Amino acid sequence: EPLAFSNSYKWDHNEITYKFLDFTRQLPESSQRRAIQNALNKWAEVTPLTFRETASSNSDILLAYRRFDHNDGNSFDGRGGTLAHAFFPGTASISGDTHFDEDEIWTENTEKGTNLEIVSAHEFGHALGLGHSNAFGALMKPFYSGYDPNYKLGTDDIHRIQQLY
Ligand code: TQI
Ligand code: CA
Ligand code: ZN
Ligand code: ZN
Repeated sequence: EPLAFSNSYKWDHNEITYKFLDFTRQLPESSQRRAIQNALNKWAEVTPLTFRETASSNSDILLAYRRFDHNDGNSFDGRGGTLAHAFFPGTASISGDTHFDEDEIWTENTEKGTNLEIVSAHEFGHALGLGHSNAFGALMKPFYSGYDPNYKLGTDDIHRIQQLY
């Protein structure tokens, strides 16, 4: 399944499950759980979707830190460049899975490094079925504008996700 734009893929259920396959040693586990929950909440607030952490490898969204080639056809590239990627919804086992480049400096509450929550919120847009948008203020814009403690979904993100769910 390609990491390519599509607006025809969506989950056929509203209770989306996720599982942490691993954690980075760069941040406390509690920070990572909080970042992921906050990022998922952005989407839950504007859709009928709910998100539940499970222990099952059949979870819709498997979260993992990986580096360089990790056997999904989309290699990471060391520090900088690609920060993370996510697979669109579907029936393949990799659908929805979201990977973070372990070679980035993952941070919380600071301008330094790469903010885990904001990148996660963007990746979950993909994992729920959204491609990129050039609309002003869109979280799904194709470039990272840095740390913003008050980041939020743009009206275009909200409109597009509500068309799907
Ligand atoms: N990762 C790209 C991204 O998520 C990977 C990618 C490119 C992709 N095209 C895709 C994933 C289509 C799914 C579907 O956009 S990234 C940003 C942003 C990245 C980029 O590391 O370049 C953010 C990760 F948009 F800001 F540039 C997070 Cl927020
Ligand atoms: Ca990288
Ligand atoms: Zn990957
Ligand atoms: Zn993207």
